Amino acid sequence: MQNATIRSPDTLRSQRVPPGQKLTEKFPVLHHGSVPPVGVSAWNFQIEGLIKQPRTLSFQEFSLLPRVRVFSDLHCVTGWSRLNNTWEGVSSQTIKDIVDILPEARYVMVHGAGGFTTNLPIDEFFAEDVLFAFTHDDKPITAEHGAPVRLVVPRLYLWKSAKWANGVEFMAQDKPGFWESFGYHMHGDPWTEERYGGR
Ligand SMILES: Nc1nc2c(c(=O)[nH]1)N[C@H]1C(S)=C(S)[C@@H](COP(=O)(O)O)O[C@H]1N2
Ligand SMILES: [Mo]
Repeated sequence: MQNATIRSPDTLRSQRVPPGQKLTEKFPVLHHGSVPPVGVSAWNFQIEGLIKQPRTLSFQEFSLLPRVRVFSDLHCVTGWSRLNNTWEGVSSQTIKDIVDILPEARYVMVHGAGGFTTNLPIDEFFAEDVLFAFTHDDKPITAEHGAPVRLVVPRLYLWKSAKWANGVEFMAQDKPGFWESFGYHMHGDPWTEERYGGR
């Protein structure tokens, strides 16, 4: 049986395209550096930082976690938006069942292969439409879009959706991730155009 699909709330807006964005039917590929190889045997997922006991999950363990389906729009800071995406994968909320997060934790740094990082407030990381996705529109995510697993954070600009995701780190204070350290906004709300600079 397929899971009921969680609708990202922004897909219920009467105007679904944020200010300064244009619609595309395509799914452009954007990232820094080269596409890492998709080997799942050496893949693991590390949960670290402000938790009682760090945990590392193998690909097998991670892929056996319960799955959710999410319907979302995507908004890239470079100006394109793509509507009606369906994702399937592990809800960010499942992490709460795997580790004990300390009360001081207020931010999350998501890690991706090759040293990529992106920072999020903890409440936004645990929003019900945030997931570590294996599939996009019912097909396995391609290598250039982040296989085997990519984070999807539908309510923030797409740079927060780390491709080749391989871990999360809980932090007391906010810290810039990769693009944020080059001047991208610390938060990245597309509806208020938090594109570059600022917190
Ligand atoms: N690991 C990793 N993830 C990343 C990036 C990156 O450089 N490395 N770039 C981000 C940026 S800036 C964008 S716009 C989106 C693009 O996702 P797409 O290639 O699937 O469209 O990936 C995000 N995730
Ligand atoms: Mo981007």
